[in-house]
Amino acid sequence: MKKRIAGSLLTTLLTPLAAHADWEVNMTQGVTDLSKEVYGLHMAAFWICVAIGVVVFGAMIWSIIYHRKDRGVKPATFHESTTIEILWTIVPVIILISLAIPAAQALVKIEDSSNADMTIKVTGYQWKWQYEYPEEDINFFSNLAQSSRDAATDPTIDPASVDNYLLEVDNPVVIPVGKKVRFLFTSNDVIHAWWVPDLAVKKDAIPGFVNDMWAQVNTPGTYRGQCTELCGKDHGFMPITLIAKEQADYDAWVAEKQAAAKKEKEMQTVTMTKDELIVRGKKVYTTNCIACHGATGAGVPGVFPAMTGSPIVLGPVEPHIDILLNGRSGTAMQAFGKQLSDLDIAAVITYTRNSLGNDVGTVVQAADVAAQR
Ligand code: HEC
Ligand SMILES: [Cu+2]
Repeated sequence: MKKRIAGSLLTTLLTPLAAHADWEVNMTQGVTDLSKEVYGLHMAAFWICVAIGVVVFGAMIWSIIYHRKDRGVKPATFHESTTIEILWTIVPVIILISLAIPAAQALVKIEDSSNADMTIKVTGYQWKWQYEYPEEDINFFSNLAQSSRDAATDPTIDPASVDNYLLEVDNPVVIPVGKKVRFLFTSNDVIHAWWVPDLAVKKDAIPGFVNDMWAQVNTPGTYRGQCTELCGKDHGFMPITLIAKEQADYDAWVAEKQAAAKKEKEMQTVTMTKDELIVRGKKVYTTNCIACHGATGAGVPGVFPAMTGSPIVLGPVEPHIDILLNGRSGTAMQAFGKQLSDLDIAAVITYTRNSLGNDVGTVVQAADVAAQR
């Protein structure tokens, strides 16, 4: 009986440990040869530190126990010992050099993005990432997933119930496995940083500069990361989701993206009804505007103006189209001309004019936006 109680007690105590078996305390090994090499360096440095700790604390503890005064031990009285001084100089130098050589070799490999099989240009925006594949003519924005956005703004949703909370996006960046992919990093506004730990890639995205780095992923899978440069209010809301696919699946994805872009282009010339524009505009607004202007259009007083009752939204159409196409320089109101299509701009304008507490009645078509570009 006692044994059984003890047994069940032990199980009860250990269950939480089992449940948290995926707790990672150590650095990740990652999924590229380079990330494994970085991990190896990290572990080598770690074990050297452990060994030094054992030697230093071992000697200290041993001395404290066996050379105490109350054991009658007389302290040595010597000053200066050339042998010891040479030793405590040479030993650390050897340790440092033995760490520096493999570290420098790894650094050279990390920096060498030559002979890449393909290139992806990554641009940071407040607060999303843009991915461009110049060879494939693919270009899209990657925003925080709606499920995470809802959980972050709606107090009735428990973030713990959302899969990959704040680590999921609407359009993941996709790469083929087994290919050397070169990433070029820059930014449209402030400094961001693109970090995917499994790839051992972490690089600043700086306005006016282009940084580069590369990765070759060998196992298909989904790898997640975040912006790691404090870049404003929603810095924690611009995650990275990268999917590595087998070549055939990657090719299918490329074809799908290109077809969608073609279809989108055709849409630019159609005239839509007010209701159609509002439905589309609501989506555009939720993805691109609520971070600053709020889900209800109330904005953030003193920082981001409200859409409800805004003189621009209620006033003539031209300045409204203009602020969306060109932004307001020197403010967080970015130019959406390059980010959104004519149709999306027309839709979001029609939406803000006829929703969020406004009822102007104006309908703006893609052609109106195109005329003002
Ligand atoms: C990163 C924050 C941010 C985002 C995202 C953003 N805006 Fe703005 N917006 C601002 C700021 C700041 C201003 C005020 C600019 C100024 O000082 O003139 C502004 C001004 C405006 C105005 C003029 C309001 C007025 O009364 O002066 C409109 C209209 C507007 N934004 C629409 C949008 C739409 C539509 C989107 C989404 C496509 C959007 N904004 C996304 C920050 C943002
Ligand atoms: Cu950022």
